[in-house]
Amino acid sequence: MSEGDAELEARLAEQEEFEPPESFVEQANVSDPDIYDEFEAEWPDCWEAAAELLDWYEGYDQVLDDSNPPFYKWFTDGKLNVSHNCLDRHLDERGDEAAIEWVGEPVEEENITYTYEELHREVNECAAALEEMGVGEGDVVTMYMPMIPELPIAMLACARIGAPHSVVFAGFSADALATRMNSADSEYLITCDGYYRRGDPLDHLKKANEGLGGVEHDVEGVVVAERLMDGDGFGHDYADNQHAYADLVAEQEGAEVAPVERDAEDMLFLMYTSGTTGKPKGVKHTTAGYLAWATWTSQAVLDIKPEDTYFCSADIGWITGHSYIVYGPLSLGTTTMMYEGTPDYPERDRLWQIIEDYEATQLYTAPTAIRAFMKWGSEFPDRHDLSSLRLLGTVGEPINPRAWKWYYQHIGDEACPVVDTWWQTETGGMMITGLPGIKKMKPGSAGPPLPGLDVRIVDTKGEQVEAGRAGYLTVQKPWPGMLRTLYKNDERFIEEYWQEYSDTDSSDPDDWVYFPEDGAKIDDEGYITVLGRVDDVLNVSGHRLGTMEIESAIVGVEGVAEAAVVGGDHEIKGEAVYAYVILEDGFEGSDEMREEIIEGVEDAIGPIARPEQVVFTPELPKTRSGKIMRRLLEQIANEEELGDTTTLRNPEIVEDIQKQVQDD
Ligand code: 6R9
Repeated sequence: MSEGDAELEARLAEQEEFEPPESFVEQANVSDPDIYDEFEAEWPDCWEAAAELLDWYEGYDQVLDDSNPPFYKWFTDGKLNVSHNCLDRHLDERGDEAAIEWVGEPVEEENITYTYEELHREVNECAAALEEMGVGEGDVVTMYMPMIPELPIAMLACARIGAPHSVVFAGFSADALATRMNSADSEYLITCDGYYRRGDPLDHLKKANEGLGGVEHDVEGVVVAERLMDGDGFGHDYADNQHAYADLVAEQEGAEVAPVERDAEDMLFLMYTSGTTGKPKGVKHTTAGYLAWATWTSQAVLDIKPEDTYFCSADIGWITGHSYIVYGPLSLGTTTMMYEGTPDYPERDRLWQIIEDYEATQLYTAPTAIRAFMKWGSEFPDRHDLSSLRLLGTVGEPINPRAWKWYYQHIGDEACPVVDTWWQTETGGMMITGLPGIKKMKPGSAGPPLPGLDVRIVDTKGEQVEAGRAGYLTVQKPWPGMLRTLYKNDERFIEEYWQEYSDTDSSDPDDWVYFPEDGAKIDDEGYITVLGRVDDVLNVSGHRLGTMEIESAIVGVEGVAEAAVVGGDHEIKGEAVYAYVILEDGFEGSDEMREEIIEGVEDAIGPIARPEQVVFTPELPKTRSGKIMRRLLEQIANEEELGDTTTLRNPEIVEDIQKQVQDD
């Protein structure tokens, strides 16, 4: 590091606030600070601003119908189609411009540019193929695909014909796929033969087939996109209901499928996410509210303009990829990038190479990635010309000020605002983050809520806490992008998100408060620092994992009697899985046993849930009433000073466990 850099770093380390760069403000999509007051004064009509960004077949009657909280309806009786909004309406002006730039894993020289015209054609052919296979309006189509172009194509094709999709992250296990298909009664699956990871082919169809084996109803059709190159296939025969994607689409060459008129409140997709219980929750998003939200936030926060080349490095298998690779950017008619692979293959400059090659204008990534980049060192970004970047964003977990500043300095060259965006699968899109053309930035704080949102930090009684004090994050008024319910489970929807702070007998919307299950604090300027989950959900590399899900996977391993899973601090992942395991008599805490447990978790959920440490113990620390003291286990994982252990039924066990963690 040159002396200049060292000085700069020292200066940045002290600095707690950053003004938005002048060059950015001058051209920002939103730069009038009055928007905050205006939206507050005009709520809920302020959200017409979002609806206006969309093309409607038929206008809506009411912006918000809040007559039956918490089952809110937005843009009632409006009619529109998401695929039309993301494709058809751009054809006249932007038909020849790139819609998707796909950058494949570098196993071959094969990057693909899809212009709007081409993407439109692909989506039409895919929609026709799905219809031919029997998919009708309202049928849930599951997708189990990595970052290949057929994934967004299939999503848009489903949107075109009014079939909700349910995308299952490709890294999830066969069991996870089966659970989700069963829960959604989904009779169709789109998957692929395999894909490449760090240059090696992976057998994805094997996993998909295993998952299909666990589906309890008839599966009408399975479509297999063939990503692997000749010779890399794994030689699976296709069952009678399985078809190669390319064959189905070839039969539909040139087909055109008129987008169906969907009601504003019709379901666009389901996305399963982890909750407190072992069963994943099917978050339901609808057509108008969701698209309006994804589009408006893409424009206001990510500052997307049609001529941009916007790069979000997330996976489409998560909500971030849904809202901010596919729907928001395409709705705005911009060029959205999609990359396959990992940031460190073939080298640790993969992202910087892509940004330079494509002259990307925004980068939206996750703190876990930034921490890894920081660890690898600035020499990797330094090799590349990143001057095309205008804005940086992060999402998924809290970002510590040091990582924020590293990102700001080494990737943004102090010329790009950094938006730290807090939101959830359930919120559909961003909720808390400063508008980058207006608000100063405070590293470590996500910033103020977006205009038109009423976010408060409260104590257990629901009273607002003072500035600087930790409390619980709540959203006091509905917003268009919100989930409408948990699929076929209105009761759990209320229990999970509303019960805590609402008067559930009331039909007055003012008595209903959304609880995202995050802790937070607010400063005297209204900037919110999100402290993390307050439920039994871990955030590993920005991915939500339920401790119960992992525990039940571990208990499913032969020889395991009981398990407790907690999160421990991790330099790159943010949080890592720590598993404390009691074995049945006759089983030994051997390395083989440890391996079996790790495998058990990978099989049940996927490699992302892999325990960092498995600690065998004859007992778990329990309170006198028999509750596992998770807080204590967390402190042990983090090698922290332990709190009071005198209320334990078995205080002597603590030292044993501590020793084991330290020895490993
Ligand atoms: C978009 C997404 C949601 C949970 C959320 C919170 C954490 C997300 C954050 C953040 C602090 C941020 N989270 N963004 N915490 N600062 N900027 O990540 O959705 O996978 O559903 O996770 O992630 O704990 O409740 P999802």
